[in-house]
Amino acid sequence: DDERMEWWRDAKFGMFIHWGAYSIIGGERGEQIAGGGAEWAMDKLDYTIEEYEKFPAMFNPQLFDADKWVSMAKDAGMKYIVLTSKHHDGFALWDSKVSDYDIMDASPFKRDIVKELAEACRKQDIKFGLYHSIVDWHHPQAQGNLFPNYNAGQKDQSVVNPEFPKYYENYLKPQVKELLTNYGDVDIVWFDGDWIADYTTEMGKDMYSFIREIQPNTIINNRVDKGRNGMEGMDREGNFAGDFGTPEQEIPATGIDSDWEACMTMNGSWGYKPSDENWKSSEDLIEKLVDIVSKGGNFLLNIGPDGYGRFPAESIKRLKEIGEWTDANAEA
Ligand code: JFZ
Repeated sequence: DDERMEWWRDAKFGMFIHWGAYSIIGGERGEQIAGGGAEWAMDKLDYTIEEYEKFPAMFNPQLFDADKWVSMAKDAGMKYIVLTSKHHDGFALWDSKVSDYDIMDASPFKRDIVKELAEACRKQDIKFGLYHSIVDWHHPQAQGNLFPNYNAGQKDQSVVNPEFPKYYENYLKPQVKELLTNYGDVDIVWFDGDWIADYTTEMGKDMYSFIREIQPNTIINNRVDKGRNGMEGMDREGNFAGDFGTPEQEIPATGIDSDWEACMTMNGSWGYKPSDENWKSSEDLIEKLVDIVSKGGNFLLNIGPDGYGRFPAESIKRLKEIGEWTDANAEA
């Protein structure tokens, strides 16, 4: 639907925000450092559900300032923000009535982060989207053969939990409905975790039309469908599920027919990870932006705020430098 996609195609540049209880952990457990993305701390650092629950219980980001975050995105030339409403760890950053594993009931913070960011975006004329994980390591009905306790030592993602359809109907969908009902326009829903064996194409189709019914103009990424990582399936007949493809940490070749958005990190992690000092330079990030836009894509550049609610200094520096460049070079 061209009309629905119009603002998104014009936008070109957005901010991804990976933030949650894992932002306290920073990818470290004693001497152990998680490889890759620190938002996977629960899995990679072998926390049981019970052990991990202490992090939401500590999550109290007193320096969180939604207006400031949105200004930093805007000053960098970004036109939209996509926040992790729930990552794989299952912890909800909004006031969920479906679950107690949320910012109001499981943490001392007791401020609805989704609400504050949605309102700040609206105020500053920035589009607002949510990343939402299908995978849920905290919910017993969503944990493959790990039921009833997530235990990283026994992971096998090919084993299906027979209860998963109940999680899908009674938890995943109702939570998505809350997000699409209580926060005004949600301009993008960015699903992830479609790879697990439990999730089916039928669920993907159902989820897509479910969202369409609540908010007809929401733009939904391809990972709402099963097995649509990266650009997979974008050429699939009757491209029902996704409005855009999501190549990750790479820029695809030219000549792609469908809409796409490359998402990238500034270092090697989506979630806050102070041990990762492998920062891309501002020049490199600007080059990537130019390359992506010239090939007809959008660029979703990630920030991993810390457990207090601050953007890392290295990220702020890059946002500023990118902003100086976009000020000098962009038409609008
Ligand atoms: C997922 C998450 O597991 C990760 O933590 C982060 O949120 C990222 C944005 O998305 O990881 C993926 C998803 C898709 C691919 C690779 C990693 N893919 O398409 O190759």
